[in-house]
Amino acid sequence: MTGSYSQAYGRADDGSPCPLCFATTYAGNACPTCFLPVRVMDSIRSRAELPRFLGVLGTSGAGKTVYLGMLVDLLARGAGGLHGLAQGPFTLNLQRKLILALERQRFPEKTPVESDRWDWVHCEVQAAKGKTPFEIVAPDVAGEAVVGELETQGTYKTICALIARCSGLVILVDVVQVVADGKGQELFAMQLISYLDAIRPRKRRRKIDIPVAVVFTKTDLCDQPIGDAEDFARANTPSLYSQCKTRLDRCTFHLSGVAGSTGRLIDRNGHEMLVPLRVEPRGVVEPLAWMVGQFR
Ligand SMILES: Nc1nc2c(ncn2[C@@H]2O[C@H](COP(=O)(O)OP(=O)(O)OP(=O)(O)O)[C@@H](O)[C@H]2O)c(=O)[nH]1
Ligand SMILES: [Mg+2]
Repeated sequence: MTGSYSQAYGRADDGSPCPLCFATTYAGNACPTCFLPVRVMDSIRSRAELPRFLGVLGTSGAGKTVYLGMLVDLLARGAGGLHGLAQGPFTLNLQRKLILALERQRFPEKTPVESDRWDWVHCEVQAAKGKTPFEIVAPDVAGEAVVGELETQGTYKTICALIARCSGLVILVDVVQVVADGKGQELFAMQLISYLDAIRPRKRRRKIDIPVAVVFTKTDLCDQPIGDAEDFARANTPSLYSQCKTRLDRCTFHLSGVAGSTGRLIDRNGHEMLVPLRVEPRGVVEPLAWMVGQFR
């Protein structure tokens, strides 16, 4: 859908539909159905263009906060042929949290499970000079909420609405767990694709047509460098790879990492903690750059 919010839905006051789930909303309140925060609704309604919602989903600890925070930071600086302009001061929260943490050689705190505490980002993204910019909106959700929603549909309404509505999906898969031969990451990604398949209306026998980027995170922690993301997926997550090929119309695989080197700290209680010693992002903007080319 193109055009502005007011062109599409009328004036943005009591009774206007929610930009994410289309339920009726009331001025000054979060959406009563999907809990889209007022600040995000207001930001969307203030813009001339309707945004594209982006799902950045993964299990708890897969690297969503680090990935999304770094994506906003790189877009703000201009990277990978994309330039982003934050809409609404709330967009800077996530970027600030990540950058402040990295400056202290720490990773950010885990995301609380309560949806009203999630950070959202709203960016205008310019792909190339002369091209019409587009807007993306994405929440930094908690992994437990994603897993909970996949287990029981409707438990986490924001996640449900996001998957039903998003124009593109980034599935984060923790490469460390994959290399350690755990099947959890692969099964999660497969369950997410099955959920997407079940929730999105489409013609019979057609493949899911939204672009899906499978991103292996934390590749900086791998002892052996990984050459090609698709070869890695085929060899290490074969069931996920074949599900992507059979059920998704447009899918790519990427390798990402944010730290150039990491160290291990033991705190006073004896807990081991991974800390980033150098920041060297790679493969963060590429999935979005690919997706931009896919948006119809
Ligand atoms: N070396 C390295 N470690 C990473 C990277 N991204 C994340 N990590 C590690 O993974 C942990 C979890 O990352 P988060 O981004 O907080 O994970 P999340 O998916 O947001 O997790 P929840 O908030 O619990 O859903 C971090 O504390 C780091 O230890 C990366 O690019 N490189
Ligand atoms: Mg998080």
